[in-house]
Amino acid sequence: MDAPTPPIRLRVVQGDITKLATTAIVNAANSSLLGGGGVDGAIHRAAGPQLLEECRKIRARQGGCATGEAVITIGGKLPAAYVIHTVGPVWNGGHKGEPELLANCYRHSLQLALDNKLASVAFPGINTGIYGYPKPAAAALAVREVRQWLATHEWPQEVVLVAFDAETKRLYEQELANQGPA
Ligand code: AR6
Repeated sequence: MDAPTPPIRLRVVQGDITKLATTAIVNAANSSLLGGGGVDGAIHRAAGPQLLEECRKIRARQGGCATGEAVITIGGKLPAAYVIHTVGPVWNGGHKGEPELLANCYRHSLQLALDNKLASVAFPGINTGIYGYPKPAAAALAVREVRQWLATHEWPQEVVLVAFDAETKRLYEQELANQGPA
């Protein structure tokens, strides 16, 4: 008899991450943690003032969040219970350590999910908007990091890569086909 097929733990969806009811959603924040444009602005608007209040407390305690690091707060009015805020590097040509720093965003966010035993986590395309990381390279890195993590950790049980546009969805699907499912 064939061995049972393991469940798929990495999914791709297209849409607005603020609408997802995963245990946590990840925010592409900046080191001030005080909000901004893009997905950061959308998450703060949807979550309400409680989110900013929690971010201010973290800022008072540890002075914000360094590039490549991640912090966790409650989700306020979001369907997700938690928000993991991570800060990607500003793209500066690719030779200033950007890939390693972006990989750290995924690893540290996933580490928080493990520490807090969060069942499911949704990631936006961290860095691929205002911070300018090329979308194909960011998609390859995101799929690689999440696959590696899931192969060696039980938590989170499920990861969702959220594409805001059709091009990003196609890039993620292509990477999943190339690198294999997780
Ligand atoms: N749901 C899912 N994805 C989204 C949404 C949404 N509602 N809105 C935008 N995206 P960006 P960055 C996608 O610019 O490049 C902020 O000002 C978007 O299409 O939000 O990491 C922060 O405060 C893109 O693919 O984040 C920082 O200062 C991806 O989310 C800076 O921007 C990330 O785009 C961070 O820049």
